[in-house]
Amino acid sequence: MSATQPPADLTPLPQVRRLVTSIPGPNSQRLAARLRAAAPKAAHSPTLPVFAARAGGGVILDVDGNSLIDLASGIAVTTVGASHPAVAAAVAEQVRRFTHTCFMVTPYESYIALAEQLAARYPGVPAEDVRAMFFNSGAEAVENAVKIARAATGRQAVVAFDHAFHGRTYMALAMTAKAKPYKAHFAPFPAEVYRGPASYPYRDGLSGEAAAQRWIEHVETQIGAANVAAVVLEPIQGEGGFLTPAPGFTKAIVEWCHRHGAVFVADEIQSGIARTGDFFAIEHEGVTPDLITVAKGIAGGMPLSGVVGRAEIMDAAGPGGIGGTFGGNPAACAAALAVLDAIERDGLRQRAREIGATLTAGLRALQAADARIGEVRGRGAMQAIELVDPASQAPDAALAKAVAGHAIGHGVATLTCGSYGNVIRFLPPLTISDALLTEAIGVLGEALAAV
Ligand code: PLZ
Repeated sequence: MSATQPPADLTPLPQVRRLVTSIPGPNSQRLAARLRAAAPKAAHSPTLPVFAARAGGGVILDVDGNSLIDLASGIAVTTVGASHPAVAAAVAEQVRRFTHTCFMVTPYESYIALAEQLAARYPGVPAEDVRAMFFNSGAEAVENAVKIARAATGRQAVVAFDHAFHGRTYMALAMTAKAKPYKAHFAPFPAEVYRGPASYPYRDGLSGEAAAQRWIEHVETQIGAANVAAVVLEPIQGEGGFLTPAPGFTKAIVEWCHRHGAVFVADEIQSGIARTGDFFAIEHEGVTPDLITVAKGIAGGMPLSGVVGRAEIMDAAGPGGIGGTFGGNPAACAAALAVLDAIERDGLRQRAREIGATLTAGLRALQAADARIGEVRGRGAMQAIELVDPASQAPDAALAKAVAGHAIGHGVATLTCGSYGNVIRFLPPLTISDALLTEAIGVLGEALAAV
């Protein structure tokens, strides 16, 4: 236990924004200096300049006693709230029974129960025809979805989209669009990974059908339909800027996949697990994906990911063909079962829709008074504003950085994103109160006025 880490206080955190030092305070500054000395440059620039002591509900308490409103959820992970009591209890209970056996060595029931629960929620396929397998990180799930799709089709080409983010391991990184900071200096990347144009209605002005037609022509002329093993799409592109495709885009892509025997993979790592108001964001599109990747919100902060999908495709990887030491760790499975239970019991899908309505109304009101907000977009508790030069619509990354920085300095944690770095995204835990949400939007308005 260090000087900045008092013994765990388990009383619920007061749901308030309260600054008792400037941001960052002295304890955070001391930890930042230690971080710079202990870890390499790649780890030196966390989004928040403060270090966490506790988090819960809709707030993060830092090591100087500042209480910040959390509109980030650790990048869409603590969807049911950080240290949700039922999740914490399930993990504590499980680690007293056993911490690990390796599911490939000595299996256990919670893994099976989790696979059953996800099968029951899979859109468009009866539960008995769905299978699920578990891994550790989002990137690992993406890698395995590609392996499964290649095995199932006997084909090689993997098609991702402009603005895509799929992770930082090599295959996932090859599929990720943005050069800096993700890909620069790390080439070469795996072969047979291609990219097609996405739907970005604010910038391309295309209908969903027209954007899909553009993608189809690109794929058919430059890759060849018969070569495509997998098409991997985020139903709402996350790191790329919360790009919400024009209506009909996703449906046309999925139909193309099914006409040509390609596996359609919905990467729901950021958009899934009740975040958008549906359990999976793809449900909104009325299509049936072949595979879905999950991670982040599934286990309330414990590292767990998975690939869920149609049995006939999932079974293409033979016994022992995919796996890993920690995949489906028992504490993570216990946490995930508690998360799914909390989503049902606490009505969190509905809550995500309510948060979406509050955020949209608040952000649209800011937009009405400020032409630098080019677009308010998203679904449910996955909303963003795109900041631009009002005259030219050119992306204004400096403004996004300044507004987010001002908000953090005043006790509201947000994240930026976007291929052009000019988007501020809002991913509150679904347990946040309306009062905190409204207060946070107010701080954002002050930040816009101040910079
Ligand atoms: N697919 C859609 O959003 C992770 C990445 C943050 P991992 N997004 C946050 C960063 O800078 O690395 C993500 C995602 C989508 C895959 C991933 C990868 O998930 O758990 O980070 O590997």
